[in-house]
Amino acid sequence: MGARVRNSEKETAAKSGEKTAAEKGLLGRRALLQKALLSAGVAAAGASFAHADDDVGTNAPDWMKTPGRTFTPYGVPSKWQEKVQRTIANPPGRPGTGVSRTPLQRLEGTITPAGLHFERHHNGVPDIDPARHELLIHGMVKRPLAFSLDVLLRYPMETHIRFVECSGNSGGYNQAQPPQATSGEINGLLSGSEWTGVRLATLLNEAGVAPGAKWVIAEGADAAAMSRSIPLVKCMDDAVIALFQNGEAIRPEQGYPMRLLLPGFEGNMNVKWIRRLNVTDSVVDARDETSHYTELMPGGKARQFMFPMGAKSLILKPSFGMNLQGPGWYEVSGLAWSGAGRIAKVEVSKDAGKTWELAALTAPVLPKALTRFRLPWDWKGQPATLMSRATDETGDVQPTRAAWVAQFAVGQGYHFNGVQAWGIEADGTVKNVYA
Ligand SMILES: Nc1nc2c(c(=O)[nH]1)N[C@H]1C(S)=C(S)[C@@H](COP(=O)(O)O)O[C@H]1N2
Ligand SMILES: [Mo]
Repeated sequence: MGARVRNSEKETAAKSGEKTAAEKGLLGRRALLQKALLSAGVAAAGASFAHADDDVGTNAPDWMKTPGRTFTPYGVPSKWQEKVQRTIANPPGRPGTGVSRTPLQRLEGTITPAGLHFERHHNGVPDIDPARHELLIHGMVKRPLAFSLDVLLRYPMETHIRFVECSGNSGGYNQAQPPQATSGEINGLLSGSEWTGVRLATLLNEAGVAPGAKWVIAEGADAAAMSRSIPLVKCMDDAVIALFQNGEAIRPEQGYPMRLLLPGFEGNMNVKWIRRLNVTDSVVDARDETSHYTELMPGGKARQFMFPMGAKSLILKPSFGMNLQGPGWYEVSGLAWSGAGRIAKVEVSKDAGKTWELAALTAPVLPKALTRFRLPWDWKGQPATLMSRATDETGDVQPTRAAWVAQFAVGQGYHFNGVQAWGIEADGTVKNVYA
């Protein structure tokens, strides 16, 4: 069934004359699956065996006749997956600035492989010698402290699955015409990881925050010295100095050897390569909270300090570039998340928002983490408009695109969380539409 929507893989396979993963599937599993589908009164997609009997006798594929290759110290993805890559966008002549986006539509589950985590750098990825890096906590504290990586590794660690989303993510939706691009190219400034590190409150308590302190100015050790004002309450709540990402040392692109992780807050505030936390009683009005990351309102005023990311969802399967292969069963699936907590529900509409159905949420549903939703769909071959709408546990509902756009000055693109729509044409083509 899944093979139908995994069209990109089919395309690659068609070009190379190879079979897709499902076509190579094990006989037993396929037969079982087919039986299950048929007994449920469902016509199985791609039900004929293309190669399952190859395993028998002299017809066996080469990889069953010779020993496989040897071990590798650090594994890499299958060569058949080489198209699953981040898409890079940076200005000419400035290789260190810009973004690379996660190919969301080519991934499953909720954890982004570290090598595909989106990147946003303001002045490149610094090559930091961990032995020479320290995190300084100073300002309105009883005793300033410096923490080396070795010292931090001796503190109690916590592990949390959290998303990071750039507040500029999906900014293309403020355009008059819907961008015809893949979901990752539009929405891929979003990734989810398992982060492990030291609770920031532990370190601040050790330094002893002075009465009257309200803000913490976080600064990175990159050539942008990126700085942001963070509310002290957030630093004392669920903020973490992250040292590990999906079980291994945090990648250079994500802040090696340490980054500030502020669960649910806009990506920019999650200062990478963190070197300094200056405890103060006022904001610093850093470049990245004045010239950037503010929102222009219809009256011409700018709104500053929009910290949490709103409730949001995306349909990834099907989505642009993954055209349907004829009528039959598909799984509509995608991701939902909220900076305020857990996702309470995701509704899916197949008729441009006239009617909505509850999608199933794949466990675990964690706070400030990506949540996978799924809904089966028997597509009869008629044009359709697919939409998804997330509601979080605080009751925050994803607004329509029109309602979102109406809040701001024309062209304001930060914190887009409007409902997105895919138009399915009778021939199965998937287009980005405003509905
Ligand atoms: N020191 C530093 N921290 C930084 C940045 C940066 O350029 N320098 N970029 C910020 C922005 S705008 C975002 S969206 C996130 C991106 O995190 P990622 O590159 O790990 O995905 O990091 C933030 N932290
Ligand atoms: Mo960002």
